[in-house]
Amino acid sequence: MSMPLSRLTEVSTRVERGPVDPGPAHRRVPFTGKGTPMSVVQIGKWKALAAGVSAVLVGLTLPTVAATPAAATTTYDDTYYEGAIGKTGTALKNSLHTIISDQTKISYSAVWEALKVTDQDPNNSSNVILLYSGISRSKSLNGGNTGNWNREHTWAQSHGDFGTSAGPGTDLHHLRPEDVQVNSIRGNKDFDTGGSSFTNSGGSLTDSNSFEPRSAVKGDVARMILYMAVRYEGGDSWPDLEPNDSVSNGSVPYHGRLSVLKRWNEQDPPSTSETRRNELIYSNYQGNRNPFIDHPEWVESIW
Ligand SMILES: [Ca+2]
Ligand SMILES: [Ca+2]
Repeated sequence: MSMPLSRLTEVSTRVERGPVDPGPAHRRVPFTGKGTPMSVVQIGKWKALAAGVSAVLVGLTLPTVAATPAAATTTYDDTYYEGAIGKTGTALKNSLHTIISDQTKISYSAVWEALKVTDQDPNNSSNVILLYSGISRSKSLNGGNTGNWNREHTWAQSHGDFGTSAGPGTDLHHLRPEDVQVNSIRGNKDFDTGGSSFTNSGGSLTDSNSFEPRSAVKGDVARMILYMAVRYEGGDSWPDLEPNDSVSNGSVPYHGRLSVLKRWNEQDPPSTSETRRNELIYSNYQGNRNPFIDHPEWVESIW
């Protein structure tokens, strides 16, 4: 699924200007943004639908009975998520695992160019936004030196030791651009609240055994970790990744802390940029989605 960078950039720019693609839900071809332009009436309908979904999602952030099926609906419920709709708990997790495991895997070297598209600064198409720092930095400054950005594995690579061959180590749903030093400071720490600021922290904090992302991406981090837990169940030669409540997981295939990640999922619901990112990974690179960005209430249903 390789495309010339120029075309990807063009695609990305178009996605950013327009509403979320309203086209066929089960798309397996690159989203070009082409086709019949939406009429004013159609755009109005789309906005009304989006507002309705947001309102439902906001309602669902209140503490409720954990096993209540989702009331929220998305464009993909009748197609991509058809097999999962109406399920809860383990049955939901199993169904989502089957659905999202149907994907294209990309190489670690291809991740560089992909991140320049998925994490492009909405206000400057020459830059990417760094996950924890919130800094806008030139796309061309990717690399391993001071002042560069590199490929952060939000699910720390050592938690399961999955390396960087095509698989969990190259899965765009949890790979993000980050400042080289900040990436090193985060290291393989579990996520939890507390700690102190550091250079280029952007509001993120760290202490001896954990890392707290800045508020704007707390939910993003939670949904990335929980995507990994559902996607990787141990049946495909990769470790079975699972969340737990520890902050000393080291190299075991677990990631903490689940109780904190659940709270962050509620505090920081999916934003436009997070939704756009999910759409680009689905349409242009991997052909699979992060279900928790589409249905954040599924976190409570499963955990
Ligand atoms: Ca966010
Ligand atoms: Ca798992």
